[in-house]
Amino acid sequence: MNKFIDLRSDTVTRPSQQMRKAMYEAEVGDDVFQEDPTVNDLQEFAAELLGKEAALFVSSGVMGNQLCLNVLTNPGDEVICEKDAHIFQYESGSPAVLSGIQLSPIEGKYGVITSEQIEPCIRPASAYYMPRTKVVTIENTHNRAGGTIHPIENILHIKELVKKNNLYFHLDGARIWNASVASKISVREYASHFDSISCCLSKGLGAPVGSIIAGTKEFIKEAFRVRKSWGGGMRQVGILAAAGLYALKNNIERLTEDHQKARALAETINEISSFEIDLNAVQTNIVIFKSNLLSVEQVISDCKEQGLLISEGRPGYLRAITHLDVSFNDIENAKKVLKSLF
Ligand code: TLP
Repeated sequence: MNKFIDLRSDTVTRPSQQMRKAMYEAEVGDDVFQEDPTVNDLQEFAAELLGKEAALFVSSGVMGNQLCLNVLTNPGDEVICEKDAHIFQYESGSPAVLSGIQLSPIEGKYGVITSEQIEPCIRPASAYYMPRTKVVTIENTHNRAGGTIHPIENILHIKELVKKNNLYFHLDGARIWNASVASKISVREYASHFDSISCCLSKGLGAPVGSIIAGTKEFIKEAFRVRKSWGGGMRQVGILAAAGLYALKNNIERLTEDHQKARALAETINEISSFEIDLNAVQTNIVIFKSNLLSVEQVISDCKEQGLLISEGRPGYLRAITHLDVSFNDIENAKKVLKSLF
């Protein structure tokens, strides 16, 4: 094998020739003046796709989530999330740093928390000595749980509870496109249940950079202000927005292929007795599994020696993610490497 098969993340994709052409040809202007026509097109297109009044192009998924939380809260507030949520595990403690808020994590199953679990965690309004619960957030698909889809009925139950308690509902939809293609529920339908949504262009959709947040006009106006205060005003960024637009127009439906690749890989892993995998968790493009014989570090380095890159999915577990830069043939080769380890 003369090149690595890189399954560490769907963030590793490189822009295709057609995407690069769109970037090259993009009309640009100063986005801090809101005068970049390509950024404006992307934001309008995304708002329409998500069925929201407005959208904002931001540099990353972390920036998107944190802007949303910042706009929805005040310092001292609390946000309820799932224990393995990206917002809790992988965003460098920025809810505390950037917004002065704390998180209240609840342990879910397949990344899913229920309204029965959430209700007792909502602080009573009369308890002035407690933090104020302000937001409930969920992740769809759920990364650490293995790309699992949050069932729509459960979203509806949480929404009802959120509304009853005058809270906000935020969606970390970094991979909402994968959830939508696999469940056949439109992103618009998913987004309609949330006050704010953050979704990535730079994962399965293959853009080199960027995320979109969406909500009401008022919400996005405030997010635009906060983004600037965090140093996120990006000037002639239409070059990057063009890649995002290309991704939204061309790369959503093809995610089904990535899901097929993940399923094929997972089934082989299931046949290797030294690996353990929960096939029920393999619902989209993420495969989380563990080795009964070798440490996570050992498997990662043995695979690397044979040209296969995988990563740690959560403590003690391995992760392989399929994406548009790996072919079915690459998956066949990845299977061979995994089979050869024991
Ligand atoms: N996830 C990355 C790593 O940070 C783990 C990956 O390789 O999967 N929400 C979710 C659900 C995510 O999985 C990620 C990135 C983000 C937010 C943050 O996106 P970026 O990396 O663009 O800031």
